[in-house]
Amino acid sequence: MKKIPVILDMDPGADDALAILLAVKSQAFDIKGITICGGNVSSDQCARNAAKVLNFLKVDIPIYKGSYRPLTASPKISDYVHGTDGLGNISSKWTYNEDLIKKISATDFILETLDKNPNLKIIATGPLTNIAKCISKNRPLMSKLKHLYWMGGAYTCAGNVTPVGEFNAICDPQAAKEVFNSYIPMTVVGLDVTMKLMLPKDTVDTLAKEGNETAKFCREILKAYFSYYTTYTSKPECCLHDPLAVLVCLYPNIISYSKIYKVDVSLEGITEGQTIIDRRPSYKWHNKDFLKYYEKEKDNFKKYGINEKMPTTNIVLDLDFKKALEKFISIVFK
Ligand SMILES: [Ca+2]
Repeated sequence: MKKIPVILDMDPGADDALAILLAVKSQAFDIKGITICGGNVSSDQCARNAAKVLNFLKVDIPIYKGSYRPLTASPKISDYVHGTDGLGNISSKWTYNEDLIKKISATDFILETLDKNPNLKIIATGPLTNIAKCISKNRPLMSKLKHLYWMGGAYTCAGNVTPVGEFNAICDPQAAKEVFNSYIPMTVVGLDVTMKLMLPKDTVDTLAKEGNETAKFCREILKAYFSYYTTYTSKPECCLHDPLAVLVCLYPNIISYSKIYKVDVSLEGITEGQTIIDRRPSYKWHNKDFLKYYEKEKDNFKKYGINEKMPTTNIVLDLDFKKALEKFISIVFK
């Protein structure tokens, strides 16, 4: 099977670490590199965490550091979820190959790789700072990106940092806004679905007891993460937020309901980072009569930042969670 050329853009992070394990062990991807943004912890620590996961996997994939700071917001970290080092407070135990962390910047690497690989896809599981910077640097080239998968946002459900804000969106709302408004083709998994894909702690513990090396590794890196979610859901389990972005790229048929929407992001106040989809049923962007009406009322539409472009963001709203979990477990712990 032909491998899918991808870049993983992320902020590892316990669940980013699981996404790396899934992407590498699936053997379905030609992973050109891992680009890092600040998010769960600082970008330096995130880069070291990625290198530690690669060291465990015994694979050499180059890592490129990107933005430490969001475009306009102040940095927010979530060490209370992932551990102070982003990997369960235990990553100092592990060695990593410093040479994997390259000098070239994440944005330069993404643009150079896209230029050479017209079928490139990006799977982003952190704030969208690097992607937004690439769009600012070279919009014509980024518009050729085959597809962007993103874990982020909360479209029809509550947020997890604020009442309406999801972590990756609220970390860099300006970047998310710019990426959604670039009309790059995207598939997005937000909290609507990622909060329902749970990995039971028992599964990892049992496999670890049986001697499964990946399960032993996961038991360590997920320590803080399991404990956070156990408090959150009152069950010994954790959410597979970031791995779901990899899963929908690999197995689009696990998606049972998704819809293409225009998306915008709020930048202020209590709604900062809210990802807003236009669900009005009368807004039929593929309907000629509607487009005629739009043309007539253009000034009013534009006043609210609504343009005539066809929406390109596919929001995943339901999926076969059982199958998704089975795929995750069978690949990661094989
Ligand atoms: Ca992440």
